[in-house]
Amino acid sequence: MELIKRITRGNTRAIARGISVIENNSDTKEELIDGLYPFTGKAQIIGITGSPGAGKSTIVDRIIQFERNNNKKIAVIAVDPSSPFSGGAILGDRLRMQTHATDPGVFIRSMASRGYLGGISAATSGAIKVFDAAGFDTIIIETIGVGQTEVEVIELADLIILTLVPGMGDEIQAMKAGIMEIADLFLVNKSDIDGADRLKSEIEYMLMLGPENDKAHTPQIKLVSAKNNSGTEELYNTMFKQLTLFKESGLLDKRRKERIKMEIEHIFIDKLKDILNTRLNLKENMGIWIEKVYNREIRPYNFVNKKMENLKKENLL
Ligand SMILES: Nc1nc2c(ncn2[C@@H]2O[C@H](COP(=O)(O)OP(=O)(O)OP(=O)(O)O)[C@@H](O)[C@H]2O)c(=O)[nH]1
Ligand SMILES: [Mg+2]
Repeated sequence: MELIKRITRGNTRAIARGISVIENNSDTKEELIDGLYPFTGKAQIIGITGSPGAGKSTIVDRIIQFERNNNKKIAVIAVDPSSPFSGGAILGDRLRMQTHATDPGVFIRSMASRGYLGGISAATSGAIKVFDAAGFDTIIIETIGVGQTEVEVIELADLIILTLVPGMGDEIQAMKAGIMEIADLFLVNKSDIDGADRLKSEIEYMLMLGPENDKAHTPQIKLVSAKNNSGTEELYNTMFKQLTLFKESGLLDKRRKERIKMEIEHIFIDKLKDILNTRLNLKENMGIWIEKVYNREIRPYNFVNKKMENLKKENLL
């Protein structure tokens, strides 16, 4: 596949084309991903999450600058929640990161969080492989940390950063359910406004109260003002120190293997669904089955087991 070669050479148009193949779930998707696979595994993947307007993109912009100063290639995948509240997010991000627009060492890509056949996390995972194979040293995923699918997206990262802002105490409560537990680095942004120290204490308190820490490390808390560029260099250094630590302790491998497990399971389930759809005409028949189960004419387990047996008898499974 010519496209694979061009991607591994870092060709910008080929990279964009590759991501489109993944987004559109084109026929060539599997060939592309498998073809790129041997070239992946080198990039460091950083996930940054937090409420709308917490300053994620401003921070990413700072990180890009530090990376470029160190001659690193960096890609950003901004997962756009397509909600009416952040409808301007993509445009805002583009404007903010415009300083890097002509730099071939920086690639910024927005992805909608809805409308992908295999789901947004599969699409993001594919895009990560494209950037990785293309030789990007660092890949950042920016996403608003709400909902299960978004947690799945952020779990594609080697290091997870949660951005919080003073004066949003309730926010912590809301976040607690999913992301608090998996964050490696708590970033208190907008520390130029009041309450940053208090927020830091609240996070510390929460971490203390939390379930016995089964993480292989203690989460870090950093105070930053992305806008004023204060604390950002320390944040940048901390991120990579943590990643090195994860590598040395085996945590990184553990996480990556966990992701491979999820990926293999997903592929199996998608393929099995396809088989069921075609062999049983699932879509067309479902309405009839629902009626029968609803009217107590058939029982759910008994019905499904019989169907499965038929498929096996006919060697269709
Ligand atoms: N006071 C202050 N404002 C900041 C800081 N960092 C970012 N902002 C402002 O906060 C607003 C939102 O910043 P973004 O970087 O777009 O936030 P975001 O989290 O990417 O927003 P979404 O992508 O829409 O969720 C902008 O007006 C920034 O200028 C900071 O450290 N201090
Ligand atoms: Mg943003």
